[in-house]
Amino acid sequence: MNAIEQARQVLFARYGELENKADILKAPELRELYATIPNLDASERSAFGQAVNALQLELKSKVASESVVEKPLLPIDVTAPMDINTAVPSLLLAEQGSQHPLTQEIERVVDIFGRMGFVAEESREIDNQHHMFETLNFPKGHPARDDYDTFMTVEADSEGEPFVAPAHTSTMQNRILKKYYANLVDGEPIAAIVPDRVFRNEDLDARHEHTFYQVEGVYVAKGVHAGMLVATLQKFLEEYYQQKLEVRVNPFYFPFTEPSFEFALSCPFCENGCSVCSNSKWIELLGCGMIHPNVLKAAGIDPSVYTGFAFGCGIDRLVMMKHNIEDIRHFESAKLDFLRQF
Ligand code: FA5
Repeated sequence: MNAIEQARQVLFARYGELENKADILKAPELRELYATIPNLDASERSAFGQAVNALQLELKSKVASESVVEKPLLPIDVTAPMDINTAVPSLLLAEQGSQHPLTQEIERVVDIFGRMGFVAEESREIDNQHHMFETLNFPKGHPARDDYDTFMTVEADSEGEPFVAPAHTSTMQNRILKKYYANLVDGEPIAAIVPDRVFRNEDLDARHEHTFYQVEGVYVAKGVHAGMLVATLQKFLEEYYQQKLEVRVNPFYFPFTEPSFEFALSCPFCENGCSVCSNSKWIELLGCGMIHPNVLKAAGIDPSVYTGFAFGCGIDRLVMMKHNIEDIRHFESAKLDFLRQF
């Protein structure tokens, strides 16, 4: 048997075992055959070279014919809600676990706002910068964008901008306003909440997580004013905590509301200041304000006819104060000692 036939048998025997079939083309036996050519007698060189080329061609066409042709992936809307793109995995039996305290409390929040006339909508775990910034009156280069620094994808949208893990549930305001616009035409208010997960590039401490929950509220109708905003939030918080509360409302700044406020509750962990409240005796719970005319306009709503309020409340902090949880990081810790208390 000549050298080429010997190499051929070895290579075809090995071919079947290779995971990546194309690796056969880098086999040392093939390289050795080529390396032999310059040392051959001139009379043999041409025929030997042609036979080696023929062997290499044979291997190449075998690799090409057996390579798996990958099916093109169907285009997906990465900014759609989770359940649009993924199958729901089968769940463990209820006896083997319990509801996470945040899930329990989100259900309570949805129930209270439901009784107050607010419908609940789902947010996104990936969104675009158009919804996180442009529709919320943060023009490109606006310094307040830095307050919402979050995780980004390598992939970019049609504008060439990376997708983002939403840093707040306000990314849903524009979608809510457009979806329920018909309510206004029918003389009904737009009243919706969005309880969902948000993400921030954050220095972690007892009150700050990189992954946490917010509930967004949006209310628009004719003649809505800031008094209604404060009364709605006070009513919600008193219903949630089942008691009269000491709240502090301070002026604040958000590009998407004017005027803007911050709501804080007195710290339940101390009387004179502690590490949880950074010695301030108050725990900031939510941001809110009257929806900026530019945000209404971006959704096609005439701000000279309709006004509205919006709020974004940190659910983890709401629950911390209800159950005297001294460190927000317990929620995502997956520690059973913590979870079994609920
Ligand atoms: C916002 O996120 C605004 N979108 C709120 C808003 C909505 C204002 C609608 C006006 C109209 P802010 O960054 O302050 O604002 O966050 C709102 C709440 O989320 C905070 O009050 C706090 O309760 C919670 N929060 C913010 N950052 C963290 C964090 N890193 N960990 C836990 N909770 C947080």
